[in-house]
Amino acid sequence: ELRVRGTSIYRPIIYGSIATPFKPDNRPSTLPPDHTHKWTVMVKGPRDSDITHFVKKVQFKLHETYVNPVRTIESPPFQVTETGWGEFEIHIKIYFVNEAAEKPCSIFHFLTLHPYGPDAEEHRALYKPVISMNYDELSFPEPTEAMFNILTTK
Ligand code: SLL
Repeated sequence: ELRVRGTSIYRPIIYGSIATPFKPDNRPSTLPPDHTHKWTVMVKGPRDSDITHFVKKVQFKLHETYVNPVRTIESPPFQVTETGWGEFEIHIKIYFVNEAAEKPCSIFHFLTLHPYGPDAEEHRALYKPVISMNYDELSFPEPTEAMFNILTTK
């Protein structure tokens, strides 16, 4: 396919997790007793902007202690919500629209459940969510003409 030489296009992306501990009085009784947190891992555009013109799907590979650890999300919101007891690394793969003719982009995100640092005790006592969000830039060096058009007209 035709590529636009000497040009790179960058698009911002937000990814990460938010984890909330169950308070003793609002634990769903149907959960396994060792599940201490509810969490969401996500990929999105800045200020929740639409990314579907260039992102086709997002795959989240969870720890193998989860049932069906590979979760593929084909439409927004590109996120997975689960409950559990432990922290682990989530392998996120962002797949681009066919016009891009690009391999998926791989990101490793560590799911954090527990607060740390000087305010950790207070944070924990208040059952506050632990947020671990990152900003990154996807780069499309020498994009296909089709992808160039998609990225520059949206
Ligand atoms: C640890 N290395 O040992 C980590 C692994 C895995 C967490 C943490 C599973 C929940 C379920 C779950 O929370 N796994 O489906 O039962 O800390």
